[in-house]
Amino acid sequence: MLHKEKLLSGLVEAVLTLDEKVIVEKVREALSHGIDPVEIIEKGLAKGLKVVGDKYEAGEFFLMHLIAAAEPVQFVIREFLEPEIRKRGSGRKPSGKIILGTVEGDIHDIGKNIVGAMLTAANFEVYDIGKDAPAEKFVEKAKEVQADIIGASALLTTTMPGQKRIIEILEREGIRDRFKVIFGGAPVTEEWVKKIGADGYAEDAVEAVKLAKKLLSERKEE
Ligand code: B1M
Repeated sequence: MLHKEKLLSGLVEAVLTLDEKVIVEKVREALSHGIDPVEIIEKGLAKGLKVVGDKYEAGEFFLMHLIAAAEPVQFVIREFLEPEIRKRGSGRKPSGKIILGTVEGDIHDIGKNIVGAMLTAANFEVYDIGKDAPAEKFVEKAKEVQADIIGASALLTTTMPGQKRIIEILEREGIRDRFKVIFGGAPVTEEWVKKIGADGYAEDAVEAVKLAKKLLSERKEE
């Protein structure tokens, strides 16, 4: 049996080939060796995308490379990994409702989709309002379905203020205490989330699930 670390670093390298066939093959190989699909994403594919982003920043890669890497990664997550992750939650009663989206002006949704799949697997009822979603849409949907939590992802420093706008709308409408609010995304930090008055920050999808569970139980005690 191949060593786990080798399989995971093989996935990072596969993303850098920008070749869907290679990426599919490596994902299948990792799955057949019993590697957890979440690890395949976090320690393989997402890590590979991070390297692609670093190369873009360094001027070695261009926008076409970002697109060429993102498309096959989205494909393998959607076709092979999300179904595995979602299976884990089947059959149990939903524990809480969460609105999930990527903020206005931002079309990055790979991370948001992973967070959504993990929350679904943890028996949350996820209302995914998509990418490039105005702050008003988060609040409207939360009111409509009487959500417990609002979660927003932002991948660009220029779109992070979209998270702040969600809090501002809730405060303006006098309904801030009706929902727990959590934020994430590569440029988002604990400090930012505290500063804008949200209830929590999660660095990755595993942490997002832990945080959502914790906030849900706090909410039930309130
Ligand atoms: Co763009 N991009 N991109 N991009 N892109 C970044 C984000 C960038 C950091 C690359 C770089 O320069 N190093 C940079 C942003 C710089 C900045 O503002 N700080 C950047 C840029 C500049 C741009 C464009 C402006 C490029 C251009 O057009 N010239 C453009 C903007 C488009 C727009 O949104 N308006 C753009 C476009 C794109 C693509 C469309 C080509 C593509 C996205 C495809 C898609 O998502 N459907 C893309 C990609 C793929 C990336 C990188 C390479 C990878 C992002 C990704 O999917 N990572 C990225 C580099 C990087 O992040 N370092 C980059 C994998 C994913 C699993 O991680 O999304 O961080 P992430 O999600 C994680 C955690 O953050 C967390 O959990 C997830 C799972 O672990 N998390 C949450 C996420 N949301 C959460 C919510 C939570 C909790 C946790 O609670 C609600």
